[in-house]
Amino acid sequence: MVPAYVGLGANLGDALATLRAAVAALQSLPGVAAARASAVYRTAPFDAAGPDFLNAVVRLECRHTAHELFEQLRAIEHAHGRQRPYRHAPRTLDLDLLLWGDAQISTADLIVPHPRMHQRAFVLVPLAELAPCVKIPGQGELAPLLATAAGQPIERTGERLY
Ligand code: PH2
Ligand code: MG
Ligand code: MG
Repeated sequence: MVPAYVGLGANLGDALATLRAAVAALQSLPGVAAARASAVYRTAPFDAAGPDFLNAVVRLECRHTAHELFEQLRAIEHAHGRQRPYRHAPRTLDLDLLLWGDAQISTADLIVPHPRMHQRAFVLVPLAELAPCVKIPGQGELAPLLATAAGQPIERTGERLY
């Protein structure tokens, strides 16, 4: 079993309902044994235009490969109407594979750790809630990364994903 962390984001439609449905879908994936979700955060678009996002992070215990999980994430995005008209376009659902154990993966379609996660408060803050001591392979511990990202607007909404 490999611990995997998935970043969830949405800024189109009923974002909270979509994130809740996505967590339910992740929990019921074959090969996923357990899932734990962070709180829900409202965040300003980072390096993107459009409305504020809701973001969260989920920890999964996975029995299959990183690529298999990546394909399943894309299928869940697609099932929730995800379209990709241009880079960083507003989206109904974004599911990013952030971490796969302590692996570093670099293939044409999948890079893990997610190449920009260490710069983004909307990933680091919910990740720190679930795994304060985790290290991002190639980047190190969360605390200095969180300090660097401290100016990025992010607030807990008070809602839960389950
Ligand atoms: N996702 C992006 C780009 N910018 N900003 C916020 N606040 N939340 C996101 O999920 C997000 C973003 C690309 O995937
Ligand atoms: Mg993303
Ligand atoms: Mg994505």
